[in-house]
Amino acid sequence: MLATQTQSKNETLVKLREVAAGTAPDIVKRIIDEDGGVIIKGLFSAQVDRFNAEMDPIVATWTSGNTGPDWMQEFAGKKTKRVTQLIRRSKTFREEMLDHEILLSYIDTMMLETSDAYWMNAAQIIEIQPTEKLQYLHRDLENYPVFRSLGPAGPEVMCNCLVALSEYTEEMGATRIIPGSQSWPDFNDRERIENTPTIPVVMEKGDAFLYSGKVVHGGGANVSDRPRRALALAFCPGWLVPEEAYPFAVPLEMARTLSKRGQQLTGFRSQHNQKLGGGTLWSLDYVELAKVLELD
Ligand SMILES: O=C(O)CCC(=O)C(=O)O
Ligand SMILES: [Fe+2]
Repeated sequence: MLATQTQSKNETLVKLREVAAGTAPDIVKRIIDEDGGVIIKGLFSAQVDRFNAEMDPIVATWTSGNTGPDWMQEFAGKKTKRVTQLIRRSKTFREEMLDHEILLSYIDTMMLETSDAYWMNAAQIIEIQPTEKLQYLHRDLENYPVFRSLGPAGPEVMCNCLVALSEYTEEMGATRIIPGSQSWPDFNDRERIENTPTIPVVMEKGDAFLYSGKVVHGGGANVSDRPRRALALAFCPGWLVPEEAYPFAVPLEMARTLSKRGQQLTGFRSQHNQKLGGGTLWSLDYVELAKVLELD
């Protein structure tokens, strides 16, 4: 089954393009526009081992699956561990991964087209255990279903970065993607998804897969005897509600220690929305939140 998924009937892309960390943002953006995603080699090599060491004890005792409704359990994976609240749980994440200069230079190209600033939508470890099946293929923008009907012409409302925290082979459940599906005319065309082969995003530890919320993908089946661990960092424009309610998870005293951009990403600063003529969001008495919280 895995072998046929790697072969593209349409002679489209069979392997994702890879670029070095530090490649110019406009080049990275162009590849994402053309293919749906791109691998950034070694983007988080410097942090992965220390981050893993901090998270290992938590992941080890974490239970697979979740207690949500059936569809959510199915989507998130009954044999997949998802650990959130990483800002609170990891110093390395808080100090070196949240406000990552190179990553954010790439995210800027996707999020700042329609928004003055953006949220970190969610940050989580996704550890796919052996025997887990292929995840339901989806586009991440489906988190905001109204944008599905706009198809490829709609704004980028969610982009994602998956960092390989372990080996990331096809057998271990490397993410599967349909390159080019970000440009399909009809995002409601389920039949086309079911009838198009996927390819695996094979990476080395520390590499990152950066992709559009419009591209079809899903976690791979783990047919190996080892877990596949990823860090998923998703982003959304400031005018959308993110998945993680950071201000309820990160104590204010900890938020004070974050960089200015880290505070912006996690809702400790207002979301100004003037670029396209909107107003200020996420404020109190029309006063910038950072001022109310005395962050500066
Ligand atoms: O774990 C993966 O490889 C992808 C997960 C994913 O796409 C998601 O949960 O939205
Ligand atoms: Fe996804």
